[in-house]
Amino acid sequence: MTSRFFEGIEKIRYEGVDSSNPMAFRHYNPDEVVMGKRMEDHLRFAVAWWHSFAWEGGDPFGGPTLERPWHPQDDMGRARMKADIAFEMFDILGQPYFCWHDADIRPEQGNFADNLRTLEEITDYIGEKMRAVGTKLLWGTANMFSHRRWMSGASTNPDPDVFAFAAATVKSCIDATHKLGGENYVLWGGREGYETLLNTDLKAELDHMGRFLNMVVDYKHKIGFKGAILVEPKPQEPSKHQYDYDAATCIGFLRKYGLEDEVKLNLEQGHAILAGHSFEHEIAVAAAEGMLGSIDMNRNDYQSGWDTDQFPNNTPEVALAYYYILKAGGFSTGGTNFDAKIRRQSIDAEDLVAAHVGGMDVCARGLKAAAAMIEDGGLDSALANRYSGWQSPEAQVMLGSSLEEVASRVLIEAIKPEPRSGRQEYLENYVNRFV
Ligand code: XLS
Ligand code: NI
Ligand code: NI
Repeated sequence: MTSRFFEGIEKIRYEGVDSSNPMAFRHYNPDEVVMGKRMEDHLRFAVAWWHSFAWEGGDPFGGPTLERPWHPQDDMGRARMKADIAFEMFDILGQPYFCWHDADIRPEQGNFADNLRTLEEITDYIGEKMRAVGTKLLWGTANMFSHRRWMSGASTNPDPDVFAFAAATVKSCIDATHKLGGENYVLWGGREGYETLLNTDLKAELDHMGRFLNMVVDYKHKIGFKGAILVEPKPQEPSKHQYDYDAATCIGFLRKYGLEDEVKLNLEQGHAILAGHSFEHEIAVAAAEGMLGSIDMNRNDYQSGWDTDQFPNNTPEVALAYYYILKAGGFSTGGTNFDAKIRRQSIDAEDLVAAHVGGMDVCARGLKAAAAMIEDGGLDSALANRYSGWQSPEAQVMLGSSLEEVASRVLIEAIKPEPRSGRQEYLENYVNRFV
């Protein structure tokens, strides 16, 4: 039984590539086996509570456009109605997972004790819905960036009272995530950065953030939370200098504070682009360090350059992302979260469902293309060929030698490198055969 909000929208089914039904999957077929695993178990899709149900459609120039029966989100009755609607949509889409911030699911009460009470109340309610519908929690997180108390940072705030408030908030959110059987806990440092060095003690802020994350990890073990702790890199927005700029920056930070074996990364497509990288670059950097955790699959507007959080719709890009995810062994606790919102003119319930249908389908199509490239092995053999010189005993010995020993080899053996083609266009053409 669906409410009036989704009236007339049927459960979305897989109809195959020849279907022209806009409210059907053409590629996402949960039970189809790809490289030995069900598609649903590869992709592990999640709906983001904030963009789909909490966002009201405002932009810097205008207020809400999405008039939902659960707005304004200032009381618990409407918080429960929002949960009812969310689970109806998970069911319509057959979404296996969802994600939340505390602030998306309970109304802001302005003080910690009441925030905690309402968080416990709403997560009990959500837990009942999870059992009834079968949707699971991919990750929970704390919103420590919207309320004015966080304007100068959370764990990096110059005011120790805000650090304390952040600790209490994260503790409450890990507790709630643990209670709901969440598979990961995410920290995105929305205000962990600065606007101007003139008022910022950068070293102290980084030390506080490192200490904070260590407390989080200790607490996770104390309560027996088995999920992964993930940090989500993002450059420049909202603070000018975000400390978690990109994957490489986060990895350096985690190593400095002794967290490299405890924390992994939640990588977002749009954030990669904002940092001047491709998504697959960020995935490959994390995978090379064994720190690939989960992904947020949402694109930016490439012309405006903003983090516009749009649903993915570009198969070639998505295919390369899944190619490197599959090469890294696929997700373990992670998944594909649509940290994406409909446009503010897309005011109908049908728009919200169609956005997810399209996003899921493009990811499924990308996954199939990625698997086909892996099975074909063309990129692997090109790579093996390009690095084949390193298979020779001389090359391997060189890696264990000193600089002078290597230098003398160049003279003795009259080494004279011959440039070889990188074959980029050839390889791009190869990828195009699959996407
Ligand atoms: C914002 C981030 C945010 C995180 C969760 O740009 O992507 O939505 O995923 O706090
Ligand atoms: Ni984002
Ligand atoms: Ni995100």
